Amino acid sequence: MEKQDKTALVTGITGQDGGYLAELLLDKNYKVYGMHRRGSTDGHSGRINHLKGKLELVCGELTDIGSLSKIIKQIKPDEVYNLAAQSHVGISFSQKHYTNEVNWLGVERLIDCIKEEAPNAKLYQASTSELFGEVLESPQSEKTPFNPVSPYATAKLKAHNAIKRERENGMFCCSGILFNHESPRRGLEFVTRKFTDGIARIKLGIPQRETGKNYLEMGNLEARRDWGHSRDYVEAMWKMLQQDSPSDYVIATGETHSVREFIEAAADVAGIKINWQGQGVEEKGYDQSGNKIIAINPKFFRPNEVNFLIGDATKAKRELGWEPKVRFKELVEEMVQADLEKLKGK
Ligand code: NAP
Ligand code: G4F
Repeated sequence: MEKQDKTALVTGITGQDGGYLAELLLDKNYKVYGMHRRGSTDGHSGRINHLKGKLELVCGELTDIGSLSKIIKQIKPDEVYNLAAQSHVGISFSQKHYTNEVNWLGVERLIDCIKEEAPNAKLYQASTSELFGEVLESPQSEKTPFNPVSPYATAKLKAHNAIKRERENGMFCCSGILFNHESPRRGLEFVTRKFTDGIARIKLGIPQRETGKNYLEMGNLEARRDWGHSRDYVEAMWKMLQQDSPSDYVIATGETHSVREFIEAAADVAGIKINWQGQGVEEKGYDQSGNKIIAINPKFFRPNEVNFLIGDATKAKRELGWEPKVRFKELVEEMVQADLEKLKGK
């Protein structure tokens, strides 16, 4: 077998980004180890089934320093991509201690293990546009002050600062301040995929996944996000670790859309025009035949909301030569078509 050039460890291999990043690294002839955690259900996330035999899976936990230490000692990676996290902002409000354990202290554990067992390894940390929170300027760049409003973001900010601290102490480590990125592999509990799955069900006459109802329940429709494609964003992660010196980078499309705009665009791909009626929590969305397809459920509102995000990725373009390839319309189209295909025949 051809000798592999470099060894990479990807934590969070079973997540959305993990699979896309593994594909990219395998294409570049890396030996790829993916860290997953033990689950009670059979096998691993469907997201990496197609990579069986190509990557090596190792079992570990960000909350367990023993497992991290053993893995890094065994693999001696050249590059570590820390994608593992409790990544749901809404859930972080009810699980703030756990979120802190994983999203902040997990990173501190990983740093310690790398320093001890593979001190020359480069580290990528999955930072986030959630750090900007209640935004203090727009668009948001690497120079924009952080103003986090969720337990998820406060934990990620502590991790972000740990990376900065270690970089100043000589470690090669970067934080990618990634804005929202989606794909047909996005978790079903995030707003884009929840809706593309939901509208595909409505189109095909299949009850909704969690409620069994024939309409979707959504939260705040006015929040705005800068949505890109996960496949484009993992390329930026890799590019950060190939630079001569480490730095932090904003990765974004520079376009912002509301949740309502995403919903309308996705429904449109499925051939459904939404007629909105009512206000606030009483607002409903109807299809062309007058069927209710969307209702508001306040349980999806967050105690604190990030209302507006739009990123300025000028530095990434200049230093990494990175630009997003997939734009909003194409992203929505790909996600809806993929969910229609998946659900046909169910
Ligand atoms: P995701 O789909 O939710 O995947 C998260 C991964 O982390 C899963 O593989 C999960 O394993 C693993 N994980 C969770 N807790 C863990 C623990 N305690 N120990 C070990 N592994 C654990 O997230 P994603 O969308 O791929 O995002 C990747 C990273 O980027 C995350 O850190 C996220 O916070 C950050 N981020 C994402 C976005 C975005 O828009 N997608 C934007 C900015 C930053 P299981 O499969 O076992 O649950
Ligand atoms: O899809 P979301 O849950 O993503 P959110 O909160 O922006 O977080 C994602 O992006 C971050 C980067 O900025 C990542 F760091 C993080 O890991 C994650 O990947 O919610 C987007 C917006 C929010 O304003 C939310 O209130 O959609 C609104 N929303 C409206 N209805 C909903 C719903 N969100 C969810 N999850 N479910 C709803 O029914």
